[in-house]
Formats: sequence, C-alpha cells, structure tokens
Amino acid sequence: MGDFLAENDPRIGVKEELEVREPRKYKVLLLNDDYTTMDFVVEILIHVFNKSETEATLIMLAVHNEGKGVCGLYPAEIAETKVDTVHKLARQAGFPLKCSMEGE
Ligand code: NFA
Repeated sequence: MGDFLAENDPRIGVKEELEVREPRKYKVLLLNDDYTTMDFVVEILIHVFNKSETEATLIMLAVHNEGKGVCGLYPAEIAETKVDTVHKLARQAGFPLKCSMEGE
C-alpha cells in the first residue's frame, strides 16, 4: 500500500480513452419547381445555409438547371431543422419550394 505515483494509482481511477468521432453528415438538397422565385431561393441560401450572395446565386442556378442541388452537409438534427425551416419560410411566402436530406 505504499509506492504508487498519484497519476498512475489504480486506487484513484483508470484514465478512460474515449474516441471522439465526427457525427454522420447528411446532404441537404433544394429541389427545383416552376413557381418559387429565383430571388426567394437566393435569400433562403443566404439566410438558412449561410452562403454568400455569389455562392447562393450559383447554387440556385444549379438547382434551376439540374433539378436539384446540395446546399450543405450537416449532422442529422441540424439537417432536419434546416429542411423544416425552408418549408416553413416557403409556406409563409406562398411558394412550393421543397427541400430534402440524403444520407452520405
Ligand atoms: N425554377 C424557378 C424559376 O424559374 C427558380 C427556382 C430555382 C425554384 C431553384 C426552385 C429552386 N422561377
């Protein structure tokens, strides 16, 4: 009972090694439609997805031309909240804009 160094003393406790891992990320997508205005989509990309006006315009045009486009990669709960926020803002503005998420 005499000669343990404090930092290694098994009587004090084992130092646990907990691996820290990145959470799984999900793509959040915007879908094209014929009614939502280009300006509204750009505003969504700036305010919900934190894009610059230039980036927002490029993503909006990609969605317009290709049918869908990636707005960002987020952990599940954040991705779900972004999808809900887009649908709520679109509904309030009277646009049918759709947003979805897709696994990595
Ligand atoms: N296609 C829409 C228009 O021509 C613009 C749009 C872009 C809508 C991206 C939805 C997503 N007004």
